[in-house]
Formats: sequence, C-alpha cells, structure tokens
Amino acid sequence: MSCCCGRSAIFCARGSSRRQRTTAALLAAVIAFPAGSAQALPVRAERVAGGAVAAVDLQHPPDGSGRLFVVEQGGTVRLLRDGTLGATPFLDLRALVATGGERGLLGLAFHPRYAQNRTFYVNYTRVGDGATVIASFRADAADPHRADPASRREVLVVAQPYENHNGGALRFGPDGHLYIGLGDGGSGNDPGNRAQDPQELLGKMLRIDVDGSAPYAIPSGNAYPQGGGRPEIWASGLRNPWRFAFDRLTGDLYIGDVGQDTQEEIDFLPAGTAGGANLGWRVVEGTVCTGLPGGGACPPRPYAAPILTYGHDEGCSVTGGVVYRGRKVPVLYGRYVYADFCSGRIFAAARDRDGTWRTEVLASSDSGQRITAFGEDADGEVYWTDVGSGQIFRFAAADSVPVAIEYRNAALGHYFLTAFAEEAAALDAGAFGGAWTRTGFAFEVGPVSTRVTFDPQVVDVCRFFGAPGTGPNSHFYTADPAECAGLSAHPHWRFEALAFGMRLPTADACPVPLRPVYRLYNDPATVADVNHRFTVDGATYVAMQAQGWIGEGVAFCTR
Ligand SMILES: [Ca+2]
Repeated sequence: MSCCCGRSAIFCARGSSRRQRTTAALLAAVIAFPAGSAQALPVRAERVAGGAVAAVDLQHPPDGSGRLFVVEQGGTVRLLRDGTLGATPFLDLRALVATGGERGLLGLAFHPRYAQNRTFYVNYTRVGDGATVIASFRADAADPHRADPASRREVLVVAQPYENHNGGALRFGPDGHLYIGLGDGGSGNDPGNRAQDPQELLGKMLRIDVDGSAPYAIPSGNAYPQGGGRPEIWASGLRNPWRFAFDRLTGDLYIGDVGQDTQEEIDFLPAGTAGGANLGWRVVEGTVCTGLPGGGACPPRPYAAPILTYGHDEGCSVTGGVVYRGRKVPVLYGRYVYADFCSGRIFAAARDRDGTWRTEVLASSDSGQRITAFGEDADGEVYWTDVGSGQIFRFAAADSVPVAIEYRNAALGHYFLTAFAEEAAALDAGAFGGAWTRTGFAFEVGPVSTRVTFDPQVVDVCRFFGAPGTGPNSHFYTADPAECAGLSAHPHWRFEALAFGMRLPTADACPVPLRPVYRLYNDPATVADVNHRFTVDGATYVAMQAQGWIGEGVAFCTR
C-alpha cells in the first residue's frame, strides 16, 4: 500500500496535484457558506497574518502576555504579535530537526506554570534516524521573546520505523500532566500492529508527569498500573493523532485521528475518563471493521467509538481542532471546530441534548485552504494555519450581526438572554452575583429599532424582569406590542430594556429561509420558580414539553 497523500496532514502539502489558489484570492478569502443552507452559521474567516512557512501548530503561553507562537515544520517557532510574525525565531531547532513529508518540528506546549518557570515542550523528529523527541526548553531569563537553546533537556525519545505517522501534538491536560500523541509508526495499515501492542509507545496517547522525578514520573491512573504494558500509555488504538486538544472549559479531550482509506474520525474522551481507553485502530478505522488482525474481534470487542466520522468523499485527512470558548463569535461558543486538510472543509460540531453529535460545514471546499492546525489565544479566540498560502486566520462574526446569548444560573434555575455586549461581558466577569454561565445556545437577532439585514419586517423586543417576592422570578421577552404595553402596566413585571430586534412569525411560522425561535415557560402550578426559555431546536422544544414545560409556539424568526 502506498502512502501517504490522503493519509496524513502534512504530506499532501508536498507534491499535491490539487490546484492551489492564488495568494491574491486568499487575501480576500471569506469562508464560503454552503449555498442555500438556512442552517449556516454567520461566521467568516479573518486574516491575521501571512508569511508563515509550513506552520503546523499555534499556541499561547499562559503568562498574560497576549502573545501567540507559530510552530514551523522546518524547526522554528516564531512570535505572532499585532499581525506580524517575528523575523527572528523565538526558537530555532533547524540543526536538530529532520523535516519534510510528515517529519519536522510538529508540536509545542507551554507548561501550565510558564509564567513562573518559563518552561515549554516541543515534539520533533530528529536528524539522523527520524526518531520522535520530546524535549523541554526555557525562555531566556532576560528576554521573554527568545528561548534559551542551552536549556534543552530530552524528556523522551521514541524510535520511528517509518517516516510517516509521527503524530506530533503534545498538550497539558486539566490534570497538569503532559499528553503526547504518537502515530502507529507509519507505512500503511500499521504493519507491526503497534497501535494495539501494549509494549509499544507508538499508536498511543501517552501521559507523563513532567513535574515529578526527572525527566518524568508516571502519574497514577494510566492504562497499565499493574504492568502488562508500557507505563507511559494512557490510551491506545490510534493511527495518527496529528492534532488533539482539551476543551479549556470542561477538560474534555478531542482527538483528530487520521484515517487510512475509508474514514476520518474525531475521538472524544470526556474529562474524568479513566486510563486504558482503546480507540480501535487497526482493528477499526472510524466505525468500520478493517478485517486486519489486531487486539480482538470486531465486533464484539468494545472499542471506544468516534463521535464524528466522515468518508473520503468529504476529504482525506482530518485536522483535529479545538472547542471555541471565545467571545467574538457567540454562535460558535461551545462548538468543536475542525477541518479536513485535503478538501479544505471546516466543520463545527456540537452535542444535542439527547447526546447526538451533529456537525455543520462552516467552509466548503471552496475555501481552498490547506489547514494543518487550530489554536487558541488567551481569550479563547480560535486561529488556524493554512500551509497552502502561509497565512493565519481566525474566526470572526459575519457582518457584525448581533446575537442573543443564553445564560443559565443553576442556583436560581433561571435562564437569561442578552444581545448587549456590555451585559454579556459583565455576566462573563461574574457580575450579578456570579453563577451565570453560557449554555452555548445563541441565535441571531437584529439591532433595536433598526432593520435586520436578513429581514425588513423587524420589531423591537421588550425585556421584563419579575422581581423576587412580588411574583414569578423570571425574565420575559416579547415582540408583541400589546403584550409589551400590558406588562409595562403590571405591578409585578418591570420593563428593563428593548432587548433586540426580531422578525415576528406569521401564523406560528417563519418564512423560508428563516427558522423559528420557540418560547416555552414552566407552569407556576408545578414549580416554585417560573421561567421562560427560548430555543431554535424543534427537538428541544418537544423534549422540554415532555418535561412539563408549556410550549407557547414561535416567538421570533431568526436566520
Ligand atoms: Ca479509532
């Protein structure tokens, strides 16, 4: 079996026959939405910088400096500040790194206490034998924009039998331990069955304690505490986990595992997952039994199934991404964004209430991009690297469309919507008694007393607050002028604001391509605290009624 264009994130960047877009076209690039889709999220690509050479990772140090660091495959790490990549590298490992194809300087992770210890870790394939090296460095004590080359310490070296499938990412988990993703060693179909071999580090997710004894200690809770396998192994059955990341809010782990010939997959290990998960390769590729001998039968042996897969009709090499936790694109909040390197598609996935993962195409193959990595800045804004053009992009809200963001206060059992940026910032900062958290639900609205871009027939929505002690403790939103006037005169309800503009439905329906926002409330006869809730999801609307909420029909229409 030949390898590997179509199997790996980087390899296709070299010698790909696929036509590259011109730089001029990319400078004007806006993520292309699928034509005619009413579900498309109002998101666009915003160019941040150009001039990166084979950028494969993008990380920020937790030191309050606001800096971004771009990892270039050839062996350099450069600072990205104010839209410019520094000419002088922060770190230059070109003399140590074997590069080309899937080899190179492949990953960077800052120590959680970087602000104190100036320590970071890199993952590269070394000159000579191409072995994977995990090494630590420190920033120069006198110059925070320069690493001290003399501070290099080898943490771990893993021999590589082939040039491809080196994995490459390394990340600190919420437990403070360093996670290292290693591919199966390469070739095709894992000829050594290494991913299922507990005595091999290849094809695994390792987990080590870099703060224990030097160069590392084995944390408790790895896959083989009683022996029977290498103690560094935390999870097995990976083919080529090129990029993986932890959700900064929840600590959940998402792994993009590059497939062989059939499926690309995203694996999900929620925070608190015990060591020892087996993600299936080479017995299973995505959800498909390969027929190759491995660790057990397929089925019935229970391998951890991916949450998301796609076939090679949509791409050929998954680039695992991150969960968006930024502020600038509310509709992306809580969604896992990832891409396919070959097709240029960008996806955004979220989990429904019933546990089903659903994914939307943010950018079609028209994006023309060759996306190798996603990364976050300190604020949770999400960037990505396009090796085709050497540019770095980030997500931005399309057309500055206002969005109503839903919050929940678990102590009050109370939902709240706001489209005011200042109010959202205050809630995020813990004002109003704290305990308000974003639910991840948001919908597009229009500005007050002006016309929304997507619809001319927009009215202002009144927001009321029912104070505790005088009746139901709740917020209430209505776009009905009669209801607005009536509640304004009511002794319990206090008018707060014109919240946002919305298109009203006609006969409980929204004109295509708009979609409905449903309103529900819970019955004061059955609960102590009365609440209103809005949702754009018809299934949620039905499910909440089954839980006792009273459906009031379509309140607004949104895009
Ligand atoms: Ca798998």
